[in-house]
Amino acid sequence: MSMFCFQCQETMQNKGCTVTGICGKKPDTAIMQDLLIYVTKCLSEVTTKIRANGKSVDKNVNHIITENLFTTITNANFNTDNLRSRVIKTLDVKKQLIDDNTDLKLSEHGLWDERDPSAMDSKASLVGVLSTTDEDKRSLKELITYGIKGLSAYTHHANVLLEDNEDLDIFLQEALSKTIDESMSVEDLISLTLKTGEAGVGAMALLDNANTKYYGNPEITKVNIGVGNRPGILVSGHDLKDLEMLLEQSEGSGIDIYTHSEMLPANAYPKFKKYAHLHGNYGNAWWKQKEEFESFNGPILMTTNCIVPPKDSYKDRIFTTGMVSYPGLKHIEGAIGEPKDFTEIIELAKTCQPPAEIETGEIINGFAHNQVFELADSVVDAVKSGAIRKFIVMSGCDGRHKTRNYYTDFAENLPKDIVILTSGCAKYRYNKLKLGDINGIPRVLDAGQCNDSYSWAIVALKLKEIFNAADINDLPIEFNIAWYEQKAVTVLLALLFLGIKNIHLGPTLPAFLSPNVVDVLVEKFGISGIQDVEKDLITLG
Ligand code: SF4
Ligand code: SF3
Repeated sequence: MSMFCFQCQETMQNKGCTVTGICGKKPDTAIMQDLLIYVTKCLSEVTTKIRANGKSVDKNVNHIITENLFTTITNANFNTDNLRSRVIKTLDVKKQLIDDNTDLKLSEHGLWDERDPSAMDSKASLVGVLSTTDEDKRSLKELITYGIKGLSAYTHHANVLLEDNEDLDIFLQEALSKTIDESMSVEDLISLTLKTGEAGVGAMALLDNANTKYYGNPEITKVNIGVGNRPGILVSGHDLKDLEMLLEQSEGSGIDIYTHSEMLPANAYPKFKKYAHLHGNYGNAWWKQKEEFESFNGPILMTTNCIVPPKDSYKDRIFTTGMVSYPGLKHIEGAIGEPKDFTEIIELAKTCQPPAEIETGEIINGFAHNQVFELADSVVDAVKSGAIRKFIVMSGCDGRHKTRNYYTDFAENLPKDIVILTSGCAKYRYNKLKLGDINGIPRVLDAGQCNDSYSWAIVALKLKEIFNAADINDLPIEFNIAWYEQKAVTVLLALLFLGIKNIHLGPTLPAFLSPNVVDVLVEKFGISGIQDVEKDLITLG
């Protein structure tokens, strides 16, 4: 059994994982993910052709497609059996649609259907990334597919809040079906890449609307990073609905709820601030979880990526839900619109020791677009007076490589008249440094999760309007984005769609970008990798 995966920044030697994943993904899991992506593309061909015939497609089918894509994101699903049953469910849905629409003219992909496990395994080994032999087409198809994975994740979070945007589903299914259409040229795929960025903006907007509609607009909040003396439950990942249900069910039960990694921004939403037992944030970015989950002492709930293969010391108190799955771990069920029952986690927490303290103090959070707009006057004054010379957007992901110390050093050494705008778990590289403020405006403004990069896009558009700039690139805003998994690819494509030029992307350029595709990105958008801190600070001016 062999595998090939190069979808994340930590891929082996920045080329591809071929023996096993650096993330811990095993070959059988990797190829089952390949098959799941393939059958999801096949289903997308069917749905796209049904719509072309003027018929509609049920919302549940849209959800199956986004969920399948989401579950293949790095560090979400390590469970081959779970992936296999998703493949079968997808084939079942496709078969039903074909039976109901006998006039469809389908390709061999649209028609493919095998349930025998060995036939599935053989097919799985034929439909991976390397099945596209042309290097540039492969690169663009993967860039589009990864962009759609992130888009699907963001869409799914909105869907669980019962918000849908069918246009996004239509786009992403059409785009997926085009990635298995051999007639697509390199030029067609380049144009589809940019459209994926446009849809990425749409998905982030959909989720922003859903989050703020249900939980209010994030507001400036000091988040406690110390611990209390009651047992706790640690909630990681991005899904706010899961956190809401857990907060509701655990209220008054004598335990505290703590956020971890990408759940930190939840502390800034008015709806969540009402829960007195939401104690604060414990720990740092996803890759430190092995130590932090151990010292937390209580149960952990993983609502999305990034889960890393758990240590035995806490295996019996880590739970998955939603699109996360790991062999042997307990999974809390609950489909879109259904309540989830967290009783088992809450009861377990009551028997656990309180978390061990690993830090004390507070971090400031809650600078999403609405809060920033409320501060617009002081921000604009500070820019006009020269007190703020520049903003630098440092959104994205964190990761475990030492090279990421770059981001800490870069933040620490930035001239004092530059403000960092951040979102995503990349922030943990500098959000606890004492970087001070400019006229009361903190030098690190944290908008929230990676999807809240949307806030920086609309803040940039607002500044363009305020300063009457002809071009968004004329503003004193630079972009130095850190990527790891595929949601950051969506964010990157969204920024490109918005016309942002000269983005620095690090710590390495994606392995899935072929030299020719890199050339296109350099020529059209001026994208470049990072160098060392000193050189990049000189370039920054
Ligand atoms: Fe390797 Fe990343 Fe793929 Fe995991 S997700 S197998 S680390 S490229
Ligand atoms: Fe982090 Fe996994 Fe990407 Fe939402 S939690 S940003 S890496």
